[in-house]
Amino acid sequence: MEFRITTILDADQLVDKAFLRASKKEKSGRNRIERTKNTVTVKLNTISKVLESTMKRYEKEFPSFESLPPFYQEVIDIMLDTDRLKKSLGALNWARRRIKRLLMETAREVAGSTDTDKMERLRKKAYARTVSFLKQISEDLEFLQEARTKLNSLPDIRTDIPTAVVAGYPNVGKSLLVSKISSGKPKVAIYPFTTQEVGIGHFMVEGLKCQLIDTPGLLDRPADERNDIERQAVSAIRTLAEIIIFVYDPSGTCGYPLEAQEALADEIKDTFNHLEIMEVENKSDLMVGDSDRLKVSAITGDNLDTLKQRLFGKIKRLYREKAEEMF
Ligand SMILES: Nc1nc2c(ncn2[C@@H]2O[C@H](COP(=O)(O)OP(=O)(O)OP(=O)(O)O)[C@@H](O)[C@H]2O)c(=O)[nH]1
Ligand SMILES: [Mg+2]
Repeated sequence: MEFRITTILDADQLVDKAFLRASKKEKSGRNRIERTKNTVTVKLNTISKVLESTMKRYEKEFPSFESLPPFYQEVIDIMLDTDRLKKSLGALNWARRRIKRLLMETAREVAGSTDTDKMERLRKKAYARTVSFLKQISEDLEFLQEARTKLNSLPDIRTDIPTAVVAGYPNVGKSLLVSKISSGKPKVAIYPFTTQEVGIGHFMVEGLKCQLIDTPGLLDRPADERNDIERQAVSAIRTLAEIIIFVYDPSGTCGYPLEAQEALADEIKDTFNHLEIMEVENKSDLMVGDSDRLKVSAITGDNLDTLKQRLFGKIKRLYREKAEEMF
């Protein structure tokens, strides 16, 4: 899913937007009293309409946190203070209602008056109070704008299709494998929690779309080297993946001895103990280890068909299990 929240104006910009629109409104009338009344009324209504529609749109565009897939809930929790987000949305709602009521009441008072000076005074007072309401939520508006930028930058990851996540030490060939298994060119996106680009690939199994995710900087080293944010990111991945593909490089050209890689694999199996783990040895063109793990070469393409078949087989079985659960 993708967030496309429009820019959140700050308090000054909202004031400018609404008041500029209102300043251009003039109304005629049979006499000065009527002219003033009509003009003040149309200005108040214009401000009310502009602010009401703009602020309501902000409230609508932010997703309700509880309705998001668990993966996005966890990821958003890493990036921003979700309590603050709720509070700011609440403040926005409060200011919108207060302004609406204020302008409506003022318009009613103007309608009942025959004194043009009083109408102008009422208009000015309503303007000042509108500005004051908006100023009161200026920090909330700024927070929402920051939150909006962060949410919009989230990678577009599907949470509704079977997903395999690739793990293994750096340089073992994870990215190359992802691009070899994917049907198109994997998309790259920036995760909020790593500085590196995530590869997101797709492939089809009997007409069903599946997702393959490469997570550099996350599942490629021992857990005790992960910081809090990375630990939370791993927990988010737990809600996303059905299968983990663990990639070994027995040739050691990645720079890590096989024993270290096996220790990492054990950790990953522990962390994702509810998931299917597929173990693959890559770089079979350089060296074939004596384990009974599947040996492939991302470079020459050797055995990649077998890897795909096994992966597809697991996914099909998962689908069947899910379908049976529903009956
Ligand atoms: N000989 C050989 N080299 C390979 C094979 N697969 C990948 N490589 C090479 O290994 C290096 C690392 O490959 P990547 O796909 O970037 O590895 P990675 O695991 O994604 O690395 P990080 O993103 O740094 O974690 C590249 O130079 C690849 O060309 C293979 O099957 N055989
Ligand atoms: Mg990579």
